[in-house]
Amino acid sequence: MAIWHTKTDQSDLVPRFMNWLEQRNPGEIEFHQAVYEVGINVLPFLREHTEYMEAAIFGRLTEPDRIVSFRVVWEDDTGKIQINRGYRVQHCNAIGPYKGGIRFHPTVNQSILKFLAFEQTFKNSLTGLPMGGGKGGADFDPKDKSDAEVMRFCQSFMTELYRHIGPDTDVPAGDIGVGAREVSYLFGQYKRLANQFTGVMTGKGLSFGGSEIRVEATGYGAVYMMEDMLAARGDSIEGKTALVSGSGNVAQYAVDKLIELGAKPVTMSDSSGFVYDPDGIDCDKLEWVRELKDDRRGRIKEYADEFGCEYHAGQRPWGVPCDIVLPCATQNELNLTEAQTLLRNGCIGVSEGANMPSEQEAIDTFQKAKILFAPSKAANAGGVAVSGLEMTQNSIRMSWSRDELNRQLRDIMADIHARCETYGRVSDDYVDYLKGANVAGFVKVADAMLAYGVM
Ligand code: NDP
Ligand code: 2IT
Repeated sequence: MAIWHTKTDQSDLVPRFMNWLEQRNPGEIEFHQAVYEVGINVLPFLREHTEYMEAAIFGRLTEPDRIVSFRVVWEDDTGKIQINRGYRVQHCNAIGPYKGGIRFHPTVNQSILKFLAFEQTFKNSLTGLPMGGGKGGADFDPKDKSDAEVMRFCQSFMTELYRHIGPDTDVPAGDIGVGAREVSYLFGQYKRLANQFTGVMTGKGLSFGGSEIRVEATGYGAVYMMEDMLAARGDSIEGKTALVSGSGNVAQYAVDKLIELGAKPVTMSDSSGFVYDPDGIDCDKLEWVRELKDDRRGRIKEYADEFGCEYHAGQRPWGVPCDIVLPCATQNELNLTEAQTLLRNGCIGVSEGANMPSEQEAIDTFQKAKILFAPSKAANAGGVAVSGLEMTQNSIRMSWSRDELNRQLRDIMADIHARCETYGRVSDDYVDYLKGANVAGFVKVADAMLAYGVM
């Protein structure tokens, strides 16, 4: 008998649920981790809300609506045939069309995309906008490819994907390895195959239906979240030393907003190592990083050579003394030992720009120490929120101004902070933002699913 039918003794609900999930999804460790991170809050909440329990809502949410997996064949510059695997996980469309990014990275597999799509459903719900959750990608590495190879890959990928998406069905966007260049190639091929110019992707260029503030939104949003958490404790970002990991889209705009608000970001990284600049990364240095990464596609080590600071090959930045931390690279990039080091070195807050960057033991450590901790589904929701605003602008065939969109992004992040407080306040002086985000994100989706009946 499925565990949510057991009305007696619910004390070991979480381990029993996880056991059921792990047996159904063998080997999908990132997916197990993401479900556990939500389940530890939502399963106890269900004990007081038996209508969700009896309708098996959380169990249903661990089974994606559908997963499409497909072959992507393309020809490299030497004329060799290359084969990759593409996916789209359409997780849940209870509150709106599937919405979520596309990741191109050699590590992409079904487990990673299921974790990302699952998270996206709760994140999108938290934004307050009508978007369901999805995620896609391929085990393709754009890093060592020419522009022409990336174009051919994107065109081949979209030649299959286009039949599964649409402006009211599923609206993809960027993620790791999918930036302005890839979104343009993908959208161009969709437009050509469908013979329709619609808002089927977000993160588009400004000249073809893109939105102001979308490139900045995820990084800005993660810093706004930190700003609101600090303000709730009567503190501010000004003067804080900040560690940032990554040097891609999210990291760059997190650093940008930190500088604007008077903090001192001292680290950035890529998959080869990190740079430590004790003088702080300023606007000019950040512009240099943008050009390095987006135009020249170089390595972060070159920053240390250019500006004469430390480079630590093969390491992550979490050993540097700091006040606040924004992990903005990838999943599981911050472990228990690193969390303990951060606390010893004086860290008072973490805002997750990346998706699931902290391992579960690291989260437990931050929460036990009662420092500020904003989980990714709240902290990085600004990106998809502005994607939602891009969809609205496309639908009404209008473009809003940069100021207007930045104001809307700021309001949405403040609303997310408030929703986390509503469901996550544990005592007068402590908010469990993870619980708040999980329960607030769940309730809206669960109510819609209840209303639809059994499906
Ligand atoms: P980018 O591809 O622009 O940048 C990714 C950065 O992370 C690069 O510096 C990259 O280094 C580094 N990185 C990637 N994989 C690894 C790895 N396995 N180990 C160490 N470093 C790694 O991606 P984004 O900035 O868009 O995404 C970063 C994170 O933010 C991801 O977790 C993504 O899911 C999340 N996110 C992104 C949103 C968006 O709007 N773009 C929205 C919400 C969340 P290298 O170049 O060496 O690979
Ligand atoms: O993880 C994410 O929220 C994203 N990669 C952005 C998704 C989107 O649809 O803008």
